[in-house]
Amino acid sequence: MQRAVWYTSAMQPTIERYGSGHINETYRMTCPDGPQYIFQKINTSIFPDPDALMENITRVTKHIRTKHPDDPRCTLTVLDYSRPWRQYVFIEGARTYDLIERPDQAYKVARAFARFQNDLADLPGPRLHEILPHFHDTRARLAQLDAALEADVKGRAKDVADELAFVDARRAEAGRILDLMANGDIPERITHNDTKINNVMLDDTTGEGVAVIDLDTTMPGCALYDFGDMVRTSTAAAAEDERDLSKVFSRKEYFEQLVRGYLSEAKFLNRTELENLAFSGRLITFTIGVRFLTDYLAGDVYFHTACADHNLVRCRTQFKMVKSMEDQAADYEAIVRAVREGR
Ligand code: GN1
Ligand code: MG
Repeated sequence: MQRAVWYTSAMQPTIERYGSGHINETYRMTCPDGPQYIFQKINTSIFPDPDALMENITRVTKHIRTKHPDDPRCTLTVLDYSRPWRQYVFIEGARTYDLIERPDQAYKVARAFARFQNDLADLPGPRLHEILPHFHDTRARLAQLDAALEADVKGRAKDVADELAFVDARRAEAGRILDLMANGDIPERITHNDTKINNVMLDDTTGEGVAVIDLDTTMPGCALYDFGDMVRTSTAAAAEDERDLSKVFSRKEYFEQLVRGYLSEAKFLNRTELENLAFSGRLITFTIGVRFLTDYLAGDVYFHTACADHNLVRCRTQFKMVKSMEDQAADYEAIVRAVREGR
């Protein structure tokens, strides 16, 4: 068991803000004698029960370690936790990407997340805490949007007529996965729930997935939402906050590699899950666009923002991504079919 290390003022470590997460505050500490640590302040206005969250992370990381006993980098190592701060070992020789540059990276990302789901499929003991209930519940997210629109606390509703029309045209599809879960066609699994591309570390040399990180939302969920968020972020040709929408679209060759990488490991999926893989990309991208729009209307109270219209810009990129996936839906479905049939 590694232990937390503290330094005297005579040997000052350097501390810098780290990463591009929208929720927690993250710092990297580099110590004069070499080791590096991640310090993170859990955002308790979003995660009201950090103790339960850390209990989940401890169980999950311990279990993953039992699956890869010879690989010290296979998951996060919690060194210390004192609410709301925690300390992790910094995973060396690997990095995250906000945007990927080659389709083979999509393959590796998807395989890493599939392995994560696979590793946790037999986690013993009680059900994990449901850290954020209804996290990917698109109907609940639409209800939050409607409430924020009604309240219109910043007088921003006038700016978003096009985005609201975009949402209204897609409300009918919002409950598809929820209904399939409710009637038992899609099972509950242990899922990550925030599988954006920058939540997996790729090895600096081999490019292989090393570890899945940001485990705050690991809880009971739906495998399709994890796959959907990979499609949202790994196929995107531009950043989540790109203002020039002509640069924003979903890249088919990346989608293909994502499907190939995911299905190479995710052997547990049932037929209904497989049939909804392409749809899940559109749905989760839509849902996250709705969340950005809601936060814009609510006055930027949830996601970290760097400028007044940041959430609106993010919403627009998400909706452009949805449109791009809709335009390519037949191709995306054909890719899933081909990979399922071993072509
Ligand atoms: C947040 O913390 P970060 O940046 O990895 C958010 C996700 C969103 C994502 C959008 C707990 O993730 O749900 O998809 O931003 N996490 C939480 O980029 O709400
Ligand atoms: Mg993150």
